[in-house]
Amino acid sequence: MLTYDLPVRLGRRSFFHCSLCASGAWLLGCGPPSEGPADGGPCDDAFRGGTLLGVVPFAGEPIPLGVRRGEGWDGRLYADLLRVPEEPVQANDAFYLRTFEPDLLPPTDRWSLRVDGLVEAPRALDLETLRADVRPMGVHVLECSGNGRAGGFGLMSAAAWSGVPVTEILARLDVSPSATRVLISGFDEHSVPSVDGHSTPGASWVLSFAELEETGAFLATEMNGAPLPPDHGAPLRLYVPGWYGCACIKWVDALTLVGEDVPATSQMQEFASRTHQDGVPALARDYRPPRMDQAAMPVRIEKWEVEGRIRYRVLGVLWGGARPTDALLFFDGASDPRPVEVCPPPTQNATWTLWQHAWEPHAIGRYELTMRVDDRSIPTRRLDTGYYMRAVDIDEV
Ligand SMILES: Nc1nc2c(c(=O)[nH]1)N[C@H]1C(S)=C(S)[C@@H](COP(=O)(O)O)O[C@H]1N2
Ligand SMILES: [Mo]
Repeated sequence: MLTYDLPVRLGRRSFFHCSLCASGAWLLGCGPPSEGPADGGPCDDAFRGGTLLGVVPFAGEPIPLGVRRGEGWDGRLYADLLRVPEEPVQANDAFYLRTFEPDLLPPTDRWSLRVDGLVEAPRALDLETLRADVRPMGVHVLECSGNGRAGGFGLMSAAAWSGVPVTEILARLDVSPSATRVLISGFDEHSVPSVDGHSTPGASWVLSFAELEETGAFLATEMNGAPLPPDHGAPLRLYVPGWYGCACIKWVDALTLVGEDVPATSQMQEFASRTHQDGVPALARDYRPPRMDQAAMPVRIEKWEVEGRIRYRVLGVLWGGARPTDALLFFDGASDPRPVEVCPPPTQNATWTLWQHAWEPHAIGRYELTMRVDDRSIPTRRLDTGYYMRAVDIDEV
């Protein structure tokens, strides 16, 4: 992990102040001028002895971050990724939200999980039985497949989850030999319909037994060591490591064992284009796993003065993909793409990895910043379309 900290005197409070200013114009004089990092690792060298002057806001990202907006299905909280370098795991109330707790949700203290379909005998599993097997499932980054620039790419966050692997739950059930997949359904009724059709009723996803095994999908009961918050799907949510958020069904109330001919659910169909399917698959088996490809973007651009020169420090995240990589290039649209510093190189890709780059824009003006993965064997569908481009206006070089 990148161990660089914001200079001490730019503490939590002043940084919060910074993030507010950052939505406006230049942020200067944010906290007292500070010295460069005293004990930085190899990543810090370019800024050693320098002074942090401020944070350059990203242009064209209008939605206020870190606050609840809207209601029900259309309820959103766009996470503020500006502080990810210091806080790579989001607190439960800072983690993004896409859909708030349904106002029609039944009481969760008497929750049970219905098991039906291709099983010898349908039954209901109570929460207490499941809780006995709950254990830490690690830190993972989750991204909404509809994450985008207008929302500051804030439909993305990381947390430490606890829960029970779905394969383990199924292993205890009398599943019929004809079952090959499981349809995982969650409560999804709100009294207020989604205003502009952003969400359609019905939250469920079908995973094959092989996909459950490969991804380590689990039913989560805890987030960052606390009981799952109501908005994040309490008392039970599906979490599929490496897949987009749309598959991570909240308020899970049923597991239905199904066979090869089961249709793709309305939720799967709604998210077909956002998860890069060819058309809208009719059958669950024709639906490609909604995996997050390898992606990367800047999350904070700092303006520094180092030995009388203005320099920019770009801090960013790298996430998704099937295996860790540090073959990452930064491209400002004007100079040649440059490798970024990932120190130390990532050993996992369950959660995001931090990187930094000492950027010297060649002139004043607007820059469109994009990232590239310098390894053709790594799929980067979304990244390569320019999806994660972030723009900045540089007014001093
Ligand atoms: N029941 C239910 N589960 C759901 C949804 C929903 O609308 N209803 N939205 C999905 C989508 S699109 C995303 S991105 C994630 C968001 O999870 P979060 O709000 O905990 O961040 O939940 C998924 N699970
Ligand atoms: Mo989503």
